[in-house]
Amino acid sequence: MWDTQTQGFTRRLALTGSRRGMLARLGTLLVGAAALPVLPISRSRAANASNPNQVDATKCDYWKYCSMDGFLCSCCGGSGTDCPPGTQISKVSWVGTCRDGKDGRNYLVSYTDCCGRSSCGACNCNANVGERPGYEMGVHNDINWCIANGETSYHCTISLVVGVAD
Ligand code: ABN
Repeated sequence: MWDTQTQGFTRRLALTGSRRGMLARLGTLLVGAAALPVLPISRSRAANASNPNQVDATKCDYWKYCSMDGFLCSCCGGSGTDCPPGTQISKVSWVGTCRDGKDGRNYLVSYTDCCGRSSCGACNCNANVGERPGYEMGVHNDINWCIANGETSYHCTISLVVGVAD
């Protein structure tokens, strides 16, 4: 029974494809399987969720920080909106849309880096709503915006409400 089935399968295989073709398919399968673990995968949704009702600027779940990626300047000698003394504001920023629980409206919020001092290291905040991985460069925020400044070292990030989004 087993012999007959195996024989039938081998005959069909011999009739439908060449050995070289089969080896090529097997090779493709092996290379594909090996590449899977290194493919970029979006993990942005797994990061800290912002809370539309949170108003404490030193907390990562502050509603305005929904697309934040960086150290909160409010924990680094500055505030939620002002760079700490001795740092300079970056010339470019990242923009996100966050909902303010007070009025239920969506606001355009800019995230701007403070530059010229080494990394603050306190209150790391990776909320990242709407962010995409690095292969979608235009909507990726894991970037040191100080690269546009003379002083390129990154210290912390502030956020400003730019306007109403809806
Ligand atoms: N925009 C904050 C930041 C700075 C350096 C590296 C990654 C993210």
